[in-house]
Amino acid sequence: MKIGISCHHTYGGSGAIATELGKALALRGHTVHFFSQAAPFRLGKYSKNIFFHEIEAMNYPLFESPYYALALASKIAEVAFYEKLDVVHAHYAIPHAISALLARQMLEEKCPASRCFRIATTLHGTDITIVGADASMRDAVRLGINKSDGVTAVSGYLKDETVRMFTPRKPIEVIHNFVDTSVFRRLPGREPRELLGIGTEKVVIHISNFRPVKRIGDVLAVFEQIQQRIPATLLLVGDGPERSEAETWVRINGLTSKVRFLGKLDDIVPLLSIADLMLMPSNVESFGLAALEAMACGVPVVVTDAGGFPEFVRQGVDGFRHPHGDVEGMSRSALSILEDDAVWRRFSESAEQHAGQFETALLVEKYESFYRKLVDEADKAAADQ
Ligand code: GMT
Repeated sequence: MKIGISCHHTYGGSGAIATELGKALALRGHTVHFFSQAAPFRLGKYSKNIFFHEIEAMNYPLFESPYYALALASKIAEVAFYEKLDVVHAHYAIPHAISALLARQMLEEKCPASRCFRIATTLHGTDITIVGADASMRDAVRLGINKSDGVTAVSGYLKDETVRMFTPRKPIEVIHNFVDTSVFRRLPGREPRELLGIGTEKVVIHISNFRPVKRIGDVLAVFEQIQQRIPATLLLVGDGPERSEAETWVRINGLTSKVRFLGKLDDIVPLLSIADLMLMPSNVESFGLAALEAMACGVPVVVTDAGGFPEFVRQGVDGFRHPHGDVEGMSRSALSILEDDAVWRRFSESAEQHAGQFETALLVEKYESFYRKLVDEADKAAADQ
């Protein structure tokens, strides 16, 4: 198949999943065209089946800000027509699903909708729970969902939320996020510890875009309690609006020697490989990809008992789930894993093994079948006309 994928290129789970999906599809012989504002951060190596189209929105004095969604639609229309794309897969409803719809309208005269590319939209989370909940965007998100030929959600939780908020016209298929366990695996060696000047103390890690939904304050509060009982270092990977406040808190509380702000990093496997625990106390995560990637590297997780986490984090087996804001409970759970090496080993092995159920190949097959179903439906509709 010839597949177009449009996604956010920035540090974030939806761009990561879109890119890993495209790379896996290319390895399986499909041709993949990426559409994005810049090369997605995980695109990496070249491949004969992968093409990247950078969307450059025109700047004109009349425009307050460049019209990215329109430039994206024009580019999708151009590439879809000349490359005869079968499917355009929009990751994140806004603006990608809307741009794909517009692109199809742009091609109406050259190819009727029934013979044009199919539109698959994957909902990732905040496109529904935050953007979709905002009155200024709600109807645009609804249009993207209802006019796509097929819609998937990355968890059962997100599917239910979408149904509750939008009562969509078509069924939504759940295709969980995934992890490539040949890449996300615990690497041997102490080099990252040495490079970071970390000794034998326990390493706690948090990876995110530092948005309010991630509750960075809780990460710090839990860590504060951990380091009062055992020697520990906290690695904070990523960047975003809450970072400055977090840095100030760390300085005021005298924890600068124990908390390391590492900023945005592309290769997180070496850090996950020295981590003993991941904290992800978000208000809610539609899935929580970073936790799955940590588990694949044998890192037990302490997460929120909301959103998609219950779909892949087994309570008391791969880690612990708590109501959001339960700093005391999370600290207790974290210490129960970190204070006993035998307990840690049991959690680490379970987490790593369970992550295998979300192996890339298994979930990419589901996307392939999903695309085929959309293309077959269109062929049948065209034949019936
Ligand atoms: O806010 C984020 O974490 C970024 C956002 C994104 O679109 O990149 O993440 C969402 O999609 C990820 C991939 O499907 C999920 O793993 C995250 O849980 C989800 N974030 C939220 O629901 C807050």
